[in-house]
Amino acid sequence: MIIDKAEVIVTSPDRNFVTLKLTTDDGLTGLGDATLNGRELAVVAYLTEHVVPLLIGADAGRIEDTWQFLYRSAYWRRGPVTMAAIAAVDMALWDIKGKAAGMPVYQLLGGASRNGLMAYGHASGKELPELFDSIRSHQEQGYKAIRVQTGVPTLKAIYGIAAQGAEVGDASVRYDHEPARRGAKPVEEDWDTRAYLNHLPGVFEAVRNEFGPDLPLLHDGHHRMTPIQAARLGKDLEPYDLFWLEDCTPAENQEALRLVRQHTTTPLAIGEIFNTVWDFKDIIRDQLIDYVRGAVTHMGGISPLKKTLDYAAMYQIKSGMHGPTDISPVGMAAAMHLGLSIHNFGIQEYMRHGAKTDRVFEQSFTWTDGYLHPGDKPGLGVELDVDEAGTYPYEQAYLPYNRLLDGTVHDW
Ligand code: CS2
Ligand code: MG
Repeated sequence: MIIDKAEVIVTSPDRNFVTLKLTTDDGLTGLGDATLNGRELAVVAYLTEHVVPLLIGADAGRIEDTWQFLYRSAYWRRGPVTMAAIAAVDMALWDIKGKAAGMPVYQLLGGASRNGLMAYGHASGKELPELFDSIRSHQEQGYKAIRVQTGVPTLKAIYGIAAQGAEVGDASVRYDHEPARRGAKPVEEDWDTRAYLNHLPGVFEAVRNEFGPDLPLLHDGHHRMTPIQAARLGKDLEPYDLFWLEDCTPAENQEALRLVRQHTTTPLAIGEIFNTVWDFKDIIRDQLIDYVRGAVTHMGGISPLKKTLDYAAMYQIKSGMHGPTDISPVGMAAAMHLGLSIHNFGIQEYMRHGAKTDRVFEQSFTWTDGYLHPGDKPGLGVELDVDEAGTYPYEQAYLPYNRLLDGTVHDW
């Protein structure tokens, strides 16, 4: 099992995806997701210029050794570009190993710990009636847990709010919380934390009154609050029994969560933009969070995220792996295999990809009555149609950004 060929495939069916495809001398192929939303081509260059030449001739069976080699030999460790590139190699090697063994990757990771993965979807609405419709439509699609994002009176555009009537996968408009819009410049949005903090508890009260006490509800703060603001929000939301409050404070300051934690029993989730166990180390050890939001694609692959989650398990902290549409079907499959096998699975984020994406990536996962399963094909269970991929060339797309009312740039 010698790596013979390594190709970096960029395609933009509904949005941009970067995929690494490895082929061995005995004809096995493996896929890895290297998509870094809004900075995709930096990872393409990292892979093409610096990783692919090192892989040719290497033993495809040595997953851990290859990971350590790529991580340590670079000397300049960590960071989203490096870790997305290494993640793609790690995933592709697990895919190959599964195919060589004739087993789905979750079997190689220890076998299934459950029958399926409970997943949450994204409901949103500028006003309550639209939000309620969106929650109902998610329930009709089978979702048993729902993230709630809403408009704030006085603010024009907000992260996480669907463009009404937009189709899933339509990247020319904002749908659900789809943030990357194609174009040469990021779109500017507005933000006012005070208006948000005053508005949000009433929204959750209305949702609880409408949908009852049992539906698991989540909310994403997208790193926009200071610690004391987040503490206030966590307290104010306690009566509505959230499954989690996500990314309440900026990702760089893990210490902030200590203050939030001291004030509220609302469960906390963080980590979609973390890229190594080092970002999680202290907040896991000090039990400042309840869910690890790391993505296989951005944490360096299945191997290091499994280690991080095993460490989290020692503190009764569970997984809540990132799963927006900017994680490709390959990255999603990797998350499902990992989630199925670990004991401390919590919940999986699941947004549906668009129809074009599903044509480029042939997938074997199932979505049944609110539960995901990666399927039983050998490897990750995803194949890439290279010809179809070639019909969707890369298009520049940026995430939006925020300015406060006085014009100051703010976390979006
Ligand atoms: C979001 C992300 O899914 C989430 O929780 O915060 O979708 C995030 O906005 C995107 O991944 C950015 O690319
Ligand atoms: Mg998030």
